[in-house]
Amino acid sequence: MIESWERDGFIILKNFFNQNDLNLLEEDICLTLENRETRAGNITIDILEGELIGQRLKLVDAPESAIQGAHKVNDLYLESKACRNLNLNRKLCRILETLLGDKPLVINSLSFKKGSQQPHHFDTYYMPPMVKDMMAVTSICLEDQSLETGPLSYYPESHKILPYVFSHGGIHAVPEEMEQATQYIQSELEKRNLKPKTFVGNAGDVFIWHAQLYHGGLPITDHEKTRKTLVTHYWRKHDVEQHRVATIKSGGNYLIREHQNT
Ligand SMILES: O=C(O)CCC(=O)C(=O)O
Repeated sequence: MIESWERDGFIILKNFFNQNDLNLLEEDICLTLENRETRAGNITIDILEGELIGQRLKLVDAPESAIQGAHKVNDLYLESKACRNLNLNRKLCRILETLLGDKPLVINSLSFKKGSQQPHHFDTYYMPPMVKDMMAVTSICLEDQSLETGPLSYYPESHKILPYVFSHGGIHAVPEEMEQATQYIQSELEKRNLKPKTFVGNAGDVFIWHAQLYHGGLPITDHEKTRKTLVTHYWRKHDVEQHRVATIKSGGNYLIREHQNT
């Protein structure tokens, strides 16, 4: 596993979760969306289609049309035990610990019903880890996927490309400089002859990608179809101040933080 992580920048765990594990999260998401007044707390959602596209709203304020359409729920892990039980599953944590060399710490989660259609990017553009490369990301398939649902696209071995350094000297994205960053990455992909692959998973599969794996969501070609997914970003437990770490019953850890601003 470590060999393919280092060589390819990702690993795939087939059939990792059973349907019962997935149903517990599915039920919790449904209850949260249906009872927003009492259960949503300060959760925010990003709207992915329709007239509010591109906006970030508090879930409690989101109109029904936004809930029914494509959106991402941000940081459900801060509110939902079912979410934490899944992304901090004991066996999954052991694998992440092997990959990261320390206990994993959930720092962010995204749950979506329809494909994200997000252009290719590095997650370090948005949440660079405290220690270089020490972030892993799990994408848990909550249902069977097909090509029409806009599946995950990724470039194996792209994690070996030296990150683009923005004008502040770091790898955190500066929106005005994204064109140069993308040009740099494209030229590196060509130089190394790296080609994109598509992951079409089944319910219970987990795709784990490296902090520096170049990836995104393909366009959805059948808008009737869903691709229910839970994506979680992990840093290492001991890379943050310990008073910000919460621990669940089974021993998994997550970062205590505020919800995203709208
Ligand atoms: O599965 C996808 O559509 C990609 C999601 C993604 O790129 C991300 O969460 O960083």
